[in-house]
Amino acid sequence: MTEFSPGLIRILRAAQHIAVLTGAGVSAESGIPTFRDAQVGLWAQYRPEDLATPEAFERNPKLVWNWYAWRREIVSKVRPNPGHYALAEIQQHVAEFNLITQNVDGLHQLAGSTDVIELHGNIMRSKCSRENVVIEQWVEANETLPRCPRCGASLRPDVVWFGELLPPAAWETAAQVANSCDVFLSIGTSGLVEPAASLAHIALQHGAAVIEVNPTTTSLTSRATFALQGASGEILPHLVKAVWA
Ligand code: BV8
Repeated sequence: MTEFSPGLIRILRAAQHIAVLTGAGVSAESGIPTFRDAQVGLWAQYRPEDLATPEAFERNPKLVWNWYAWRREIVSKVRPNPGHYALAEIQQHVAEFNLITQNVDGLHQLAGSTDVIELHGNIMRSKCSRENVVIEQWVEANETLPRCPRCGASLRPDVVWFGELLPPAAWETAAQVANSCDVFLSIGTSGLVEPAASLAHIALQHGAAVIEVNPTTTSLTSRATFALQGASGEILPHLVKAVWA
């Protein structure tokens, strides 16, 4: 059984407003490779940072579209893991709870979390590359890119690429939440991508207790109030039991 310090349990029990930021690590135990994991198969030769950009899409739209189609295929076959479900459960126990995610897999929603703030969009949605209108359904044609049914421009994944601005409303809310929560949980993120990585520091600055859950250390570990070293799918269900059972 994972032991937690009395101080940590006390802080979580007393918390009126908990904010959470998740990264790819929270979906790792569902079978979705993280960005730090080496890409596999056909995609082993590419770095995500080189494919998830407007320039890459401009240069080779089919390659980028196929990378996302491959990732959608993986996402459509996996299920949320105990870490996702534990976060959905915490939301039931706390007066105010905000889940902010960098992930584009929609697994938090599938696990029952509501009002999830998707900082980087959602891979299961596409949008018109010209009008940015979200298109929920499209026909995959092998040789060409699916087209917007309204204006005929090619579709693109409804995600935020490197060099693109985050959805203003999502970022506004996330920054505001980080600045007003009592406790900020940073789970399964390497903290390498901005501006998402700055949320934990905003929380620290305003005096929130910051709790990190990650099997490895990150640049946040030494500054966190508590650093729980391990997999979120293991730690979070135990934490829920220890604090709210
Ligand atoms: C922006 C969607 C303003 C797409 C993603 C130069 C020019 C322009 C911008 C920049 C620049 N230099 C820097 C920047 C900013 C840039 C950036 O941060 N770059 C990085 C590479 C340095 N950011 C941006 O461009 C952002 N926009 O800044 O706009 C602007 C605009 C123009 C010009 C200037 C400024 C947009 C960033 C969004 C990119 N889109 N995703 C897609 O998915 O295809 S980012 C993507 O990568 C994810 O969403 C996520 O954010 C990031 C990966 O990070 P993690 O989720 O943390 O995953 P990672 O694999 O890194 O780590 C996994 C962790 O889990 C590890 O720590 C591991 O130990 C842990 N783990 C493993 N197993 C488990 C576990 N933890 C718990 N349990 C386990 N079982």
